[in-house]
Amino acid sequence: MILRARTFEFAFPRNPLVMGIVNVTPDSFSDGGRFLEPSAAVEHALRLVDEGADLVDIGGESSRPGAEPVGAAEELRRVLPVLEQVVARVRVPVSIDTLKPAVARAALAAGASVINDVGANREDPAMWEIAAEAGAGYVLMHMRGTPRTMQEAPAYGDVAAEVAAYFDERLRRIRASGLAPEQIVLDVGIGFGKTAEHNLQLLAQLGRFTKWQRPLLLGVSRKSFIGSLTGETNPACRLPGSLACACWAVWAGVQIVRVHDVAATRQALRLAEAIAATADRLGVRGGPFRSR
Ligand code: 8Y4
Repeated sequence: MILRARTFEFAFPRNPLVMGIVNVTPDSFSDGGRFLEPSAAVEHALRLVDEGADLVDIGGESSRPGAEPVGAAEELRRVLPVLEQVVARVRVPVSIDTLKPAVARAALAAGASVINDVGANREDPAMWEIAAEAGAGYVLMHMRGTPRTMQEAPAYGDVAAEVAAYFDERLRRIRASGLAPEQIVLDVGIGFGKTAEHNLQLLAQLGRFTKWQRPLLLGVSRKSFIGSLTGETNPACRLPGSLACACWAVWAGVQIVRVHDVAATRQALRLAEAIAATADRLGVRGGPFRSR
């Protein structure tokens, strides 16, 4: 299994990739918008790469539940200066977290290699054509509703079945757009139109999303369902829960984890990998853990 993102190529199976999060939003609740000043955001991105991030994801529109959308011009004003400098100063792929084709296009022109499309192309069919034309990596994430409405009493029969059906439908349409399978990454979208129970059901059944033979990305870092389960109301204090989810996810077949805390995640995953590799060598891997 190969992932292509412009000049970058990742061959799987391999050790899991860590995607570091760089928020350039004034209302970002986990880091309080500390990185709105371009130089601070750039420094933060460089630090994440220094800590071992394999990719960095830059976003200028909050995906926070209930967040109001921003216009493309404002989003570009926030992310482009940061993205340009980060691209010039790191050797890892830079991802643009956006719902908007216009933002994705400008970000690719500025050197981004991956489109992290949390809307999965709901707004405009141009997104797939833009990704296809650039040969960019493309993250197809499941979201119910929009960031503004997604947490209004989400209900599913079988959440994993519905996310899988969504991937089937989107992948069928993507195939017609010129986007190559090797550019695509799948993501169940933890927290996007899901209750804590839905998130747990998705995490418990990650093996149901490996059948497309595409890398899986998972974003759990500091998310509110960790707060729901633990009572921890401060997102910055949710690192232990985030690490538990990252290790579980990698054991269950996830290849890319999107995180705020890169150094800590790398350390946790190093141990998870070493234990899994040893279990494989001893032939004792069973239960929910898929052998990679
Ligand atoms: C604390 C910190 C509480 C962060 C909530 C949050 C994903 C994503 C986001 C994801 C992909 C977030 C942009 C939400 N989550 N992209 N983006 N997958 N592909 N919330 O799970 O981090 S933003």
